[in-house]
Amino acid sequence: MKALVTGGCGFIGSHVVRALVADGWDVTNLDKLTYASNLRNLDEIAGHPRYRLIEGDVCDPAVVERAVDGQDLVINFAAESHVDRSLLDPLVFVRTDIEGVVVLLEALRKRPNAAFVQMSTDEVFGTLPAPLEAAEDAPFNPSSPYSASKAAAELQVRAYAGTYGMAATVLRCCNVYGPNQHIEKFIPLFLTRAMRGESLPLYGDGRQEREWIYVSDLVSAVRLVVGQLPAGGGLQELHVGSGERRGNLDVAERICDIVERPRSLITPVADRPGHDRRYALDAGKLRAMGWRAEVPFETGIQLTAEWYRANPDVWGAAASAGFADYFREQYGERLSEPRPT
Ligand code: NAD
Ligand code: TDX
Repeated sequence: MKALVTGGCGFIGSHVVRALVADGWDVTNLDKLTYASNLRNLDEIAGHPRYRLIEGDVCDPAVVERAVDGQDLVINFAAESHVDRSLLDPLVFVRTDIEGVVVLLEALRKRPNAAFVQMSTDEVFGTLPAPLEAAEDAPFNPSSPYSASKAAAELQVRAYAGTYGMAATVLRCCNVYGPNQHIEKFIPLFLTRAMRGESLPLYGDGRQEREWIYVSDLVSAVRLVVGQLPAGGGLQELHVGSGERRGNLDVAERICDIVERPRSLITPVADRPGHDRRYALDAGKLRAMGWRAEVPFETGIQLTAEWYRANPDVWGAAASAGFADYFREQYGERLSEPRPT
């Protein structure tokens, strides 16, 4: 069986590409190799006979047509994925996260035998007051340019499934963490800075809550879903949630403890504009299909810390691509004027 994985050089995509190759799939990875990509994430399978990389843009119809041709399955991970960057430069999010999906859908419309899986996010629902959990039919209420783009992409998938009867699955996942994640994201940023004894810029009061899933649990969800794709056309929506909900301050403190650095490194700074307070998914539908999250947060965060400690050459390869400039723009003023605790 043949699969096209887009964005396979990024965090989640790289884990899924390796898993599908291990499972016997013939995998083509279409990736634009943006700042967020890291070829080192795929060292393990470089040169594998059932793996090939196409450097290209999901917004380029000619490239996408060729890449989709002959595939049994297309899984779309290609995206601009960082909320903070969407506040600095929203247009690139509209292009890749919405237009890129429509280009993929157009190519797929002509190939009804290929199934489509779109990776989406709990952020499409916006902030949810406790104890609410979002089920698959919860209304969209996105807050950031990133989440608005992901919601718009989902609406396009819905439209194509409804109009053309295309077979499509939308996976909405909570916050993923683990090896290979770019150090712009909260957990790797805090881990790698804490290891060096650097300040940890915690947005606002740090009481925002996220639901955290270790990347291997998301991979097992993808494996299950691609093994049980519904026959025929139409839309399937599934939530990949772990139930492991934690406040950001608690996560930051745990990181300091694990890397044996003082909690005083945690520096409250100006909040992210429009910052959602809380996300929570109801993953009952996927659990009813036989899936379980296996890795508790406490285990996952230790494994993640060990990986970042042992692999500075791997994550450093991605971080070197302009990260210092981004960090200055995003955090320079915040860290020069930290908020009083
Ligand atoms: P990432 O930023 O680590 O990787 C994205 C990859 O896509 C990179 O390799 C990049 O080069 C590639 N890419 C970007 N623009 C492209 C384009 N125009 N054409 C082709 N390739 C392009 O992202 P991630 O964290 O692995 O997220 C993957 C997907 O999962 C995204 O759709 C994201 O919205 C979604 N998601 C992520 C999380 C999370 O916590 N990381 C949670 C829920 C959903
Ligand atoms: O420096 C920081 N300080 C801080 O307090 C950063 C980078 C983040 N935070 C907070 C903001 C969030 O409440 O930590 C939390 C997690 O932040 P991110 O890692 O930026 O993730 P988030 O905004 O929750 O989005 C992530 O999960 C959902 C992914 O980046 C998205 O792609 C995914 O859809």
